[in-house]
Amino acid sequence: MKTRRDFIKISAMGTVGAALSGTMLSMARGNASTADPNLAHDGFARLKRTPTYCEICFWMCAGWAYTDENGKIVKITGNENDPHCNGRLCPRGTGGVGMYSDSDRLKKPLIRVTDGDKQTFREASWEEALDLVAGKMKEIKEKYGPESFALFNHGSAGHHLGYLLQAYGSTNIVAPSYAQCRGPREVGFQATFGSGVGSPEPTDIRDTNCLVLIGSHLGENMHNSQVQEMSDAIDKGVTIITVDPRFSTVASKSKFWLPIKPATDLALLLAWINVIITEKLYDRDYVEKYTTGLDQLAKHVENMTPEWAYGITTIKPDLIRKSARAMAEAAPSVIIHPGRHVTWYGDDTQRSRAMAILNGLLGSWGRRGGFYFKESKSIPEHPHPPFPKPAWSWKETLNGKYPLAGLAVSNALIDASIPSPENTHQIKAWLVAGTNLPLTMPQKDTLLKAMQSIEFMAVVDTMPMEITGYADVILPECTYLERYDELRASPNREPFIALRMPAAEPVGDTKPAWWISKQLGERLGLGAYFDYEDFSEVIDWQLKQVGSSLEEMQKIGVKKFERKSGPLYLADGADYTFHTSSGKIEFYSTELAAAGFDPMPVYTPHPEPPESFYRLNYGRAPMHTFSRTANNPNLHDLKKENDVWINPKVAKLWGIKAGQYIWLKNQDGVISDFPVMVRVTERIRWDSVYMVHGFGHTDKKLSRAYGRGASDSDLITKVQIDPIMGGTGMRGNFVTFLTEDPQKEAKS
Ligand SMILES: Nc1nc2c(c(=O)[nH]1)N[C@H]1C(S)=C(S)[C@@H](COP(=O)(O)OP(=O)(O)OC[C@H]3O[C@@H](n4cnc5c(=O)[nH]c(N)nc54)[C@H](O)[C@@H]3O)O[C@H]1N2
Ligand SMILES: Nc1nc2c(c(=O)[nH]1)N[C@H]1C(S)=C(S)[C@@H](COP(=O)(O)OP(=O)(O)OC[C@H]3O[C@@H](n4cnc5c(=O)[nH]c(N)nc54)[C@H](O)[C@@H]3O)O[C@H]1N2
Ligand code: SF4
Ligand SMILES: [Mo]
Repeated sequence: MKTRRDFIKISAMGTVGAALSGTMLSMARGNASTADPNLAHDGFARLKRTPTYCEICFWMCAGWAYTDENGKIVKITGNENDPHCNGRLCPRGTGGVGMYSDSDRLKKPLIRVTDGDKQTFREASWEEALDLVAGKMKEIKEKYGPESFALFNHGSAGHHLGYLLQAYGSTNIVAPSYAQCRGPREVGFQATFGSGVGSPEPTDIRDTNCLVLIGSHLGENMHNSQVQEMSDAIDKGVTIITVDPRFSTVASKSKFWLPIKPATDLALLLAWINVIITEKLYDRDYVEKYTTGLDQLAKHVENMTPEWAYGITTIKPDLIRKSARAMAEAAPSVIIHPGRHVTWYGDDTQRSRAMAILNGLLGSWGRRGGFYFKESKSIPEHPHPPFPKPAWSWKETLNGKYPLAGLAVSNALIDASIPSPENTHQIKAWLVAGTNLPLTMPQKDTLLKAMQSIEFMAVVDTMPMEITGYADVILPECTYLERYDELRASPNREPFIALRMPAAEPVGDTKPAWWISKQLGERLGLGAYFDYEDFSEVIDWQLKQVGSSLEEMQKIGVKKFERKSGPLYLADGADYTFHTSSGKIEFYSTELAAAGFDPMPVYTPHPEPPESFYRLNYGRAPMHTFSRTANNPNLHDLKKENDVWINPKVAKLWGIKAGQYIWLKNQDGVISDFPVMVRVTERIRWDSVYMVHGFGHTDKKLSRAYGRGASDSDLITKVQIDPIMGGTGMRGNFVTFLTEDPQKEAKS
């Protein structure tokens, strides 16, 4: 039997630590006594440690980067005092060193040049590249107003460039983590509890008795402390209920696995609600005190019996009843996990609402083993002049659609970049930082059209990713291990802050985003917003406001503060006002009703695969993050390419063998750029195929990742847009198989 650590694969040393060379290990046994707490720590003589937090994904685990006597970073470990990681990084975080050491990194600013009909990039000095970007920003501002300059971002660089953009006069700042990721659940939970979910999710997995995962593939989705808590809960015998058309890693640890027909989850959720209400399994005291709309809900689900859902979901009525009872038995120590990447079928806000309602019925919100009340440390803003008020914002680009969108909608800003009579507000130029849009956005044609329509595009990235190929100017950022960034102050059970500071000199001619923003700001006459020489001054000032200092944080990396917002859980019978219009948990949503949407979730069928086509299903691999790690030398070693999972029945029908390379072609005739290896497995239903997202890189400068595996994004040409918040449902695409090299067909 596999051990727990085997399954989770989050360890103190991890892959890179374990791969340290013999010399390094003998060094480790050397002299360990010194007065400086950041020297010779962890038994590694002559290694100096520097606090950081990880940027390989957005869990942002705090850790220590270790440098050798030559100032080179050799390993990263977790910070013991950080609740995001408890001293243990996931394989990706440990492999973060590879992001620093990758020989393919961008090292010089690059400017696009046209020579006849040939376009190339030439190296430029920072002076020249920054002058060019600032000049264009001035020009766009004069011609069209600052609002027509948009920032597409994800991660730390975006904070600095977002600050610059606001000083410049634009709030058209957007990240794919909303409309391609967790937007729908934020809106669905907000409408129900008056509070979104946020990151990290306040799921009290540590103390839960029942964890319900609907498509959420924790263990492959490697969000660190969440996975650690789940692994501990498994040891304690927690009941896990996994709903997934694929036998995921966590399905193998589950008491109930419900191999649902894809796209039908809402029917299952409504049937569960039906069982819990008709069998009176809900938390009566909680429901009476804190919720409204039970009667309407009961009436709404009256006919949505397990027998009704069976016809839709293929899950047997008995299994639906048994799993509902298991949840109720554990309640209120039960979590219907909200999931994270939830833009699936276009009715995603409503599916999230059904999950929120189920949590409300079982009384798990604000309860031990359910959802705790999170708290974060508020960090005062470094003083700066007020931002100018923009004449319009991303809201106007929605043209009255998606009324409940709480953040900018990337796909709407992309549409607003393509001239059309419908566009009352036109985007004319982009700054892109930390998002590889060609592998992130569905509907690549629309993205390409937008990138061809805009007048200017500058990209701030660390790697020659696909997005850089479309830039007019490429500004190479140094990695998170070589720079200061904002203090991390994400919510948790208790408020914590974490420091990131440079552990090594930036490789090549790379610079941090704070410096790039300041340089551009000064060229734009916005110097007053950047009243410091080095970003460390801002951090030190902020730390002093909260009773710490840069000096202290350099030694400890992470600092804990007292909770101020009240208890972690609702005390028995305590009064509590939820931030909904009724002040209660709303089973019947007044907000949705007022905006003209179904106040309670309604199941609607979604398109089925045409004959000889299979639903394209995708997800995560534990050792990779999206497209950003495919070229990372350490992580590439662990998994070089993705494969396509095909059910044995289907493989037999097609005469396809395990290990064979095939091409995928979608319903719109789009063929994968590269062939992908077949994995024949019972773990996927016959009506679907599965692949890990983030492979199939087309940029040849990515020497390891180029041409390895296939990109799911290219095959996602169709989206179902969530009418409530604008998210792009991406799981309604279907593929068929090509066993011969389709080169000609692909080119024509
Ligand atoms: N087909 C498909 N599309 C998806 C998903 C999917 O599963 N399938 N998942 C969706 C989800 S959930 C999300 S959250 C998004 C994620 O989407 P993105 O965040 O766009 O993900 P990546 O493709 O990893 O792109 C990250 C980019 O940031 C760069 N980068 C990394 N570190 C730094 C840094 O420190 N500074 C700078 N300046 N750049 C850096 C990388 O080199 C890369 O170009 O994708 C969404 N899109
Ligand atoms: N290792 C690693 N971990 C990550 C990331 C990463 O890149 N790498 N990214 C992080 C980010 S930003 C996000 S948003 C999360 C995403 O992680 P999650 O929110 O957990 O994942 P999803 O992509 O929504 O779901 C993937 C699972 O949904 C199943 N699925 C597909 N269709 C259906 C369906 O119709 N019904 C049901 N019930 N299940 C279905 C798939 O089989 C797969 O197991 O992961 C985070 N963690
Ligand atoms: S979960 Fe892994 S990749 Fe994400 S921040 Fe933590 S260590 Fe880094
Ligand atoms: Mo995400």
